[in-house]
Amino acid sequence: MKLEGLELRRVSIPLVAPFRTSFGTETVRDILLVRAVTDAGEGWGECVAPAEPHYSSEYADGAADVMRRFLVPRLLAADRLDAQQVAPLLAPVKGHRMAKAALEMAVLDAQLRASGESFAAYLGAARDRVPAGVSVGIAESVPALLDTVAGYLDQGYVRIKLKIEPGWDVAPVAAVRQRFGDDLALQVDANAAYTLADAGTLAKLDAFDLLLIEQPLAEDDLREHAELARLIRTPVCLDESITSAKAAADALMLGACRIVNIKAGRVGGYLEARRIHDLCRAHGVAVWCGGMLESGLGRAANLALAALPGFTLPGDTSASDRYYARDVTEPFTLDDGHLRVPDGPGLGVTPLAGVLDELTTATELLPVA
Ligand code: NPG
Repeated sequence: MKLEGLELRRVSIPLVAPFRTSFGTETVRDILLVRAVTDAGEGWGECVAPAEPHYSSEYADGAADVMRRFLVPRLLAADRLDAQQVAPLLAPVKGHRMAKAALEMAVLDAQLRASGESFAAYLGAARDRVPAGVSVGIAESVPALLDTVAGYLDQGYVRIKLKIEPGWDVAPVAAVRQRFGDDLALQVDANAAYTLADAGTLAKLDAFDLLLIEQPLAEDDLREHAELARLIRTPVCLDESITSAKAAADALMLGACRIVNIKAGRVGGYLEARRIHDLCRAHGVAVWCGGMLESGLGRAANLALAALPGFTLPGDTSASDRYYARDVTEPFTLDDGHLRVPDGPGLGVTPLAGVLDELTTATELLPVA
């Protein structure tokens, strides 16, 4: 395949409700989409970098800049291109994994649409539907949180993840456990909001039989996570810290986590995400698929990834209406607590032309003529 051009497209999609985490509140998702134009057809990628660099160092304008100036020219210079070559070609540019992941996704989509194979089949999916968990933001009050969780359980979600931060941890978790009972699959996500000095507070969560606590400490605190893991019973899961298969191997060897959240964007692409899955599976470590409030394009790819056999815990792969009243693709809907894994060529979904244009705030075609 020859890459002939690359379109950067910004879309802005209002969230159905504000989403508050320990690092900020989102009301609108400002997404950078990329469209690869090749001699074999086109393909779509989604960059998960948020508008601001609070989850990690990456942010959407920065991703667009590094694509425009450093990444896309390297791909355009290649005579022939397939998805496997994207990461090696981009390796001389340090970091910027979310930007690289979006480009690899677009090339892989074009490649698979041309060959008629789905993302799921290509990645090695073992099932055609995956259980849906839901991530619940920090609420105004405990009663408001209980209402929100009740609503999601009524819709059929099979696992609840509560966002926590210092001052919003033991009390909301206790209230949810008490109201919905011991059978509820429940986990928490701190987005790096604590330090080792909070081990005493975090140990209080042991009483609630959580599936896991996600990223309690800072991204680069692997040793401290290992220490914390010895002080609490709840299994530690890492998200922000796992930036590559190597980082995952280091974390497992150090005893920094027992479970891994896999997000293709955070690790530089779906191919690296699959390597982390393979590594964890070989070590008997459970993985699950994280979410970054993706549009239907990124969601389609995440569902394919989440269908791999090592994804033994429900992911943050919720239905489209948990996020958006209007998505750029046909919405993904919940069916008995599950989402269907797309099986058409490539992502198996395409943007709805009219809706995409209405949500678009800027487009740019590279190379500039
Ligand atoms: O369902 O897509 C989803 C959201 C899941 O909580 C979720 N994502 O820290 O994992 C996270 C958080 C996030 C969202 C992080 C957007 C960064 C951006």
